[in-house]
Amino acid sequence: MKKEWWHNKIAYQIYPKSFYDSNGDGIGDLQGIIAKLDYLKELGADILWLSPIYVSPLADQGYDIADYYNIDPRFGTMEDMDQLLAEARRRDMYILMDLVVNHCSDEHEWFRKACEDPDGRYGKFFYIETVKPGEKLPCNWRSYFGGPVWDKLPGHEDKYYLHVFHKKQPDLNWENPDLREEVYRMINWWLDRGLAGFRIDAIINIKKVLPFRDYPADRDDGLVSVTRMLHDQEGVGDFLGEMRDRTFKPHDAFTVGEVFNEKPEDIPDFIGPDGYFSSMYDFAATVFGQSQLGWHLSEDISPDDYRDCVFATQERVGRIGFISNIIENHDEPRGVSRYIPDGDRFTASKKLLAAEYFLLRGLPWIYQGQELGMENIPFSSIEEVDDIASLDAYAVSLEAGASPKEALLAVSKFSRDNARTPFQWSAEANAGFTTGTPWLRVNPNYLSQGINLEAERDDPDSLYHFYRKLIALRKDPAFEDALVYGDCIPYLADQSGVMSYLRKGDARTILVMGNFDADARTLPLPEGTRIREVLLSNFDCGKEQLTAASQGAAADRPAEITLQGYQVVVLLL
Ligand code: TEU
Ligand code: CA
Repeated sequence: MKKEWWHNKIAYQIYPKSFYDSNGDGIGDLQGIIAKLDYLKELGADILWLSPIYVSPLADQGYDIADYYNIDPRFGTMEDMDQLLAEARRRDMYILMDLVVNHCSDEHEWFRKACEDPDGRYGKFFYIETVKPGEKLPCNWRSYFGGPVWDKLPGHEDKYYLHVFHKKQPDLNWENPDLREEVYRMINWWLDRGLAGFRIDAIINIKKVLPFRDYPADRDDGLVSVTRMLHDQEGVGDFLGEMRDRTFKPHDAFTVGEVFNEKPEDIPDFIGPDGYFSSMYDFAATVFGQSQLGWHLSEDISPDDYRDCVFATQERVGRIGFISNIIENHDEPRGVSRYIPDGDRFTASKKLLAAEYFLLRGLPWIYQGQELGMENIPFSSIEEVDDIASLDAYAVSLEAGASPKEALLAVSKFSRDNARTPFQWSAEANAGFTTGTPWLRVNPNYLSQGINLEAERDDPDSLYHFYRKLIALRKDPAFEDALVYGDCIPYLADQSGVMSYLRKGDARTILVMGNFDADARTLPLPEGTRIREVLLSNFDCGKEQLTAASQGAAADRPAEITLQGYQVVVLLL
């Protein structure tokens, strides 16, 4: 496989609104990010993805862009952005912006002009259909945020526009070459400014099944999830390939696609050599157990399910390319809250989860605050919820017969707000995030459980320092052939409660072995191997533990190792 500059790097997602507020208005901003670059450097992050900071009414927290060429004043100015790019470059760090081009904001000039003249140039930038009173909508798809994908075009009684997300996010018509040119121009403009690349939002949705048609309803509302249409979608690759050739490729940009629903046979096209993207996220565990009928019916994910999802992806991708590994992002609950069973969430189990996902084959991503072990925030009322997706999910659960209590519980579990609470910098007021009033509640555990950077920096056994060790390990040139380029080979994958795999390089083999049970257990090492070195563990590996392991090899029988409850070991074999 051709080596790329980013293969041995560590990527980090910043959610600017909640990262660090430099001017006391309660909203994180670009100067806040600049002020914390040294922190990110100290952690070991190299590639920084910023969720959207473009001009936006923030109906969907910036994923509704009103001007692609400017920074929203709440986040700062273009000078701040240029300063950020320069300061990052000085530290050998790379900045990615969020590329949101499936849709724009209904406050974008294009959409305003489309409303003025639906048959003119800008009308053709969108999907606008005539629906006479009494006629049915062009199709019965349900938007991701609830309700039909069609809404009345402002100022026109008989015209409707398509939005697969919120009604303030009209979909851009990628079938129109004129629109595509505008998008490429904008991408190149940003890349010319010195961006390293993009995280590419919701991109699989840019190709619609046309002409619009109904599918059998999947709920009582008579509508069907947009994802149903995506099953039948064909030809998205033509758009993606064109975009790559016209923008990313000439700039040698790094890109990571937010791709759900890819077909296994398409993986080489997406992230193989000369793929549409450099990488894309593994969402197999993210979507596990999701019910189409409401969040209250979604299943929990057990450690075994988690392992099986992740290993299936590793097998599907193999050496085709580099998948991006995450345990959370700004759309998901906190990883430690989702993947660690209730009652067992503490520093040791958080370290176990961290090591397990981080050392998989692919590019490891950290979402802000994950390195501190930030957790979901408890909601005591729906009034406390800001996120539009959660508000819709709450209504859907009620509609489907859940009690308000059950519906709120489901929201607490899955709300996107869980990941969006302010970063916990210190034990000061508002966790040191702002001197003003934070736009979203701060999780009280910055005090009650001491989950904040200041405290964790002072504690050598903290999760924060464990992440730093993981990062150092992954970047150690001595282990590059195994931890960056080696194969990922599941080991003991049929043993419940065990998540274990080999990273096998040309020269070295590393075994990652974790025990997701509270009780200790003894496991065999792969036949014919012995432990040469314990590279990392979340427990002191006592002499006893290691002698037992090596004794086996000496005595000519498989060596064994005893793992404590929630212990993980990273072993050089
Ligand atoms: O998300 C796309 C997406 O399909 C989901 O993750 C969606 O947010 C989720 O199913 C709702 O519960 C991207 C962004 O990451 C997200 O923040 C935006 O809201 C969305 O696109 C629209 O731009
Ligand atoms: Ca601010």
